[in-house]
Amino acid sequence: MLISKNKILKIGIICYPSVGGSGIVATGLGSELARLGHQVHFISYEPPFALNIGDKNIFFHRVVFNSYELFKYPDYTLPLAVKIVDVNTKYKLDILHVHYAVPHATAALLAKDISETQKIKFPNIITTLHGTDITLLARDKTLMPAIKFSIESSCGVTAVSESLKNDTIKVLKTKKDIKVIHNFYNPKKITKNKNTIRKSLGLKEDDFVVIHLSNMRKVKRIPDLLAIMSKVKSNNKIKLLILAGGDSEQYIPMIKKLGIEKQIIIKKNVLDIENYINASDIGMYTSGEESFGMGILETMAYGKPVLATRTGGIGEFMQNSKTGYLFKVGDINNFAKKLLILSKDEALVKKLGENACTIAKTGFSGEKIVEKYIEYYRRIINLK
Ligand code: GMT
Repeated sequence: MLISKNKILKIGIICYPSVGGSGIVATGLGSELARLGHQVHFISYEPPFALNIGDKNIFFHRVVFNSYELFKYPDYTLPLAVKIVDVNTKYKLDILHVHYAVPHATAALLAKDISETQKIKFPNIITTLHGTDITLLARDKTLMPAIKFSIESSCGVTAVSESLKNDTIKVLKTKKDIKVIHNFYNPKKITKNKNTIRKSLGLKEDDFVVIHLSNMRKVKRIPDLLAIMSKVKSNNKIKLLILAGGDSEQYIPMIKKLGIEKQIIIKKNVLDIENYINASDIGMYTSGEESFGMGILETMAYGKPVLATRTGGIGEFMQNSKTGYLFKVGDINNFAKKLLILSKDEALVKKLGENACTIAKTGFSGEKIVEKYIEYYRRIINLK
């Protein structure tokens, strides 16, 4: 029997709850689905940081770890699988959407097998690939077979960019049909004005503020970001504001060595990113690899142009010379040149920012992308 177009779906979502692109996308997706009337069940070890658990149609189910001395390392896959079985038995899910192949899809497949031995109907599994599960983990021989198995055994697989889809096919040598559904971001309401934020950071009204949001991992190439700032040192109005979702301490010696302490401001674990992006002039991202680049889309959504590396999926939503500028990975000289030009050209910054905002809003809004997921859910449910 085909599922009707208007049927309210019961959707299980498994994701990492921490501050990070995949968690933001999974949480945003679940929240939008709930707003549209679907019943959404999040399963994770803690509530995703951006989730409003009190919202209508949203449920959160916590995976509880055990700590038996018998096990040298704590295991997440087994308690997650058992929790999925419990949630599905109670709520009879229509679809299970897991973000990241390992261990989430692996646990979902185990939950399916357990449920089937108990004669409990199990939903079709959709796995969304976010990047590092392929570009980093799948290149590790100790994980690759588990990742390949989990992806190939899922009923549906999506990737957040064409670039990631191609990487997956290449790295895993798989023929699995992968649907590309790009990420989305719905800008939030600004609650603190530009000057309030600048004042709180010790920044002046006429400073040219460059924002960078990331988890500061190696792949983000933070040393390149700092080297660019060192090259534009002659203009002491240019400041770099880093919203760090990870270890920023490791870069302090380099900041000191380059003598750019006065140009760099680091704020850790900021939740109201909208207020900080709004208070900035442009964004800058120097990643070596990026399957999508949520920070870039977030920056664009608040009308700020971006300087970024032409890598992975970034070029699928950023347009060179229209929403900002794209450079080769490591091309710090050209980054610095363009940064100096933009710092002196308010009209150009405004025009690029407006284009960036239009593209983010029209092509990569929740409304547009969530519809694609719902269509895909119905297609996968109907496969049964
Ligand atoms: O970039 C990271 O290290 C975090 C990682 C994550 O798990 O959130 O990000 C990946 O997924 C994001 C959401 O789909 C993408 O926007 C990021 O580009 C991707 N990171 C990489 O590919 C390095």
